[in-house]
Amino acid sequence: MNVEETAGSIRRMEIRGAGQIARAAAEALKQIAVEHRESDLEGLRRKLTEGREALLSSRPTAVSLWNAVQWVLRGTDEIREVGELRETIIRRADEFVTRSRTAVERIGVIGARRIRDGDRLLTHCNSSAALSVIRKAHREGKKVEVIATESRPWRQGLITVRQLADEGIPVTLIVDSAVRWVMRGIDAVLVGADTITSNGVVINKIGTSLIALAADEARVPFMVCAETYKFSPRTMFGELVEIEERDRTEVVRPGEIPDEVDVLNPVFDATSPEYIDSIITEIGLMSPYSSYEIIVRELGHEFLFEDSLTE
Ligand code: RUB
Repeated sequence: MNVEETAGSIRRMEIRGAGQIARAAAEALKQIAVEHRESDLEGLRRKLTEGREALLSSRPTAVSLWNAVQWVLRGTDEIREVGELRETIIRRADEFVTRSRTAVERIGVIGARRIRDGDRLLTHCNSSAALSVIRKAHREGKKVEVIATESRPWRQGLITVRQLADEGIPVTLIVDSAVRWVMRGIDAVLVGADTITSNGVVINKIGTSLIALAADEARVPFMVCAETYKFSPRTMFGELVEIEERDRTEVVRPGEIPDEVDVLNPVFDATSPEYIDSIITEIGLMSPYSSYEIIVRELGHEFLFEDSLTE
């Protein structure tokens, strides 16, 4: 896929989930470098800049996309030779994709240690990081059972139940509004993240914050499974996370309600750190209050400072 096709697929949600979006963006930038056969340095730079813009505008909320693009392009302005620029882009993109996949696996290993034999887990939407934990616990021989929310309006919960059922993991689908009703029988909630801010707020699929409230009320641990590239350096410099709003047709069919009735379709919401027991990352299990340190240590504070203030 070229960069325009990738951006289009992300926009239409054919490629979705913060981790997958990030990997697809890195691959698309790599593709630009692979296909650039001319000796024209400026031509390659121009294509990369256009590609960057197309990718970043495809979906606004997941910082994983921004971090992936930064990872591949950072510092490349200094390169003065076309071959070196091509090689750097290809190497960095490969590096990002490998690190991202390894991170999801490591989250599985770390998170599975918190799952006990016989646990009944609840998950929301479709998160590869959260499912990595569930899969790993299952493969270790722990008997786990999963309750998965439908996740209206896109119903990503259907992907989740298919993926779990394929692995022989007992799973039950519920409508989103049944969460509080089932919460009393749940041992732990596992969700993913699109963005984690420097003050520990988790942005994830709409409905996540309600689930966190219900978990808090029932004293059920609420765990977020997220690679370190889901942390947002941009929020450290005061930027707010843009919550994507999508079309009304995702919620109601044309003609189903009067046209003059507005439909609000926010895609993500924000869960405050006080509702989050732990964030499971590839470098360890931590408190949401450690966000700032993660950003500084893992994402490179000085470099990000420059970029975040000039964007
Ligand atoms: C997906 C979603 C997922 C996170 C994390 O939303 O909210 O929980 O992206 O996913 P959408 P992962 O379907 O709108 O992209 O752990 O796979 O990165």
